Amino acid sequence: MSIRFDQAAGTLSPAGPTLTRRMSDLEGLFRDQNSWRTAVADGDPIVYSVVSSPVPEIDRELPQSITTIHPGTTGGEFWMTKGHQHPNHQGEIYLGMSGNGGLLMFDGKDTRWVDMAPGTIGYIPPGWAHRSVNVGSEPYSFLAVYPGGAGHDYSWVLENGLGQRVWRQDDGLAFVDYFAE
Ligand code: PAN
Ligand code: ZN
Repeated sequence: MSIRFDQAAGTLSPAGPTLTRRMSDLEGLFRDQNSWRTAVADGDPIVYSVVSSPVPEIDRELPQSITTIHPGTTGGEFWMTKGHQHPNHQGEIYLGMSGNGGLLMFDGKDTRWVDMAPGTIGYIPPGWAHRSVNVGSEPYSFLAVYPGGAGHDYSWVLENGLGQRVWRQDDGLAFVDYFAE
């Protein structure tokens, strides 16, 4: 089968489920909770959206999705996805499509960061929790291809963090320990 992505409209055809994550959906994830609360009260902006292919999320299938993270910071921390662990440890492939972002990975001990630009393939090995971050001034979009039976565990990140956080510093970025005050 063939699936067409319309970059301007941000849609897949044929399409599966579409997901919109607003600031209020990212409770407990930004370090500066006061800034997060202010942003929720002040219009609750869309932080990212995910359009999925119609491939089912079941064992042996390979569903795809395209995530677009809007540019922005909350309390100095770049806008990002919630991040998750796949409970059934399996690998995943990302392909940068537009904008500048990064792929943050954490296995419970070590942290890895991959700069993502159009054409970059980011590989997530089995057992590494992952989050995407927009570090640019344009929307950052990437394609993800993942095993349909891998599952998505969001509580893992709330409990274990992701090793590091990514902050805007001058014109660049800085990393700080996830649970640092
Ligand atoms: C991606 C992510 C997508 C949104 O398709 O699900 O970027 O991030 P969150 O799921 O953390 O909100 C992926 O890694 N799928 O496995
Ligand atoms: Zn994943």
